[in-house]
Amino acid sequence: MDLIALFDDYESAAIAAIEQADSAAAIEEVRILYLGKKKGRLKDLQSSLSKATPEERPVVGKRFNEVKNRVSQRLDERKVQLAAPVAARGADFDVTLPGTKIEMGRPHPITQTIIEFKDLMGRFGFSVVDGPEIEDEWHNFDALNIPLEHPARDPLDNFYLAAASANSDAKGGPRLLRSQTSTVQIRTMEHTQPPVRVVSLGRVYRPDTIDKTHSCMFHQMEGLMVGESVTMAQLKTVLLMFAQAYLGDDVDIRFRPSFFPFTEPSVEVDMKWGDDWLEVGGAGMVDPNVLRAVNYDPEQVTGFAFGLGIERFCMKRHEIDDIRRFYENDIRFLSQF
Ligand code: FA5
Repeated sequence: MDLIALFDDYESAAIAAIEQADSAAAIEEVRILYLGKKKGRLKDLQSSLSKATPEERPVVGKRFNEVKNRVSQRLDERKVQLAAPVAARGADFDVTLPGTKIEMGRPHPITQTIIEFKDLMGRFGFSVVDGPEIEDEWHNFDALNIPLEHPARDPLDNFYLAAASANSDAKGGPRLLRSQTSTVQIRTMEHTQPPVRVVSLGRVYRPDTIDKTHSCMFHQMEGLMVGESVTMAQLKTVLLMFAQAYLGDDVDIRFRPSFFPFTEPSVEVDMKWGDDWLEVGGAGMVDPNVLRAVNYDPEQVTGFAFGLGIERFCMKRHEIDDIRRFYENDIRFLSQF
């Protein structure tokens, strides 16, 4: 029996089968047939080695090993090739085949609104600043003139952190998730000399009962302008220009007297679009105590501040009836923006 011829036949048949295999499952079948340890054809060849004469053995044994290694190596290469993405396989990828549409993602509607707000306020000369979402009591309350006994500080109305870093010995006092972006007013003024003209947009957290218009996590845009003779008239003009730029020229705004410890006088800001008035935020002239807390001189500078609910604007523009839709992650809703 010509063992060398047998090995040659085995090699060419195995290599042909490997080349023809066009999937991971097919290549596995080829492996079992040609290299399988139990019933593979290689096993038969190995048994035939015993038929070689002692003189033939070194040559036949060498050829057997060569064939075995070549087939195993080619099989491994083909496996890797088949596992690669179609585009990477080169010759067997037909570039003339019609393509399929790739679904593109897009920013969340709230993110889109934030991007647009930053752009609009940028055009009015406000630069964008950021602040941390985990805050200390100094920035969330004390520096904002919110006294210790004020109900807004009630632990049940805030998300205080229980971690070791939240203990009252830490600089700035216990830590909590910020309940308003007004914290960034303080952080900005601590590091900047007047004049100041900034906006800050981001998440805030309150354990409010969740309903159509309230969420326990929502977004606010804080605005702050401080300088020589900044007035309430400028505040109203900026807010009106902003509301009209975002929602259209037929929008009107009104101020209702209110109270915030960090502004004096304070107002609620309502917006009229269509027939209804809708409360969108709070505003006022920065309280002299706040200016003093950041080492500004209230005799030298005045300022206005406002805080608007971002969801409310987005809901109004797109006629969204329930704030919860923003956070349900339903692609049928999100893909409409
Ligand atoms: C404040 O948060 C003040 N920091 C605003 C401010 C800034 C006043 C600067 C003066 C100077 P208020 O709690 O009213 O105010 O919230 C402002 C707006 O956030 C609301 O008008 C509303 O649009 C939005 N908002 C408040 N609570 C929620 C909530 N749970 N879910 C969604 N939006 C909310």
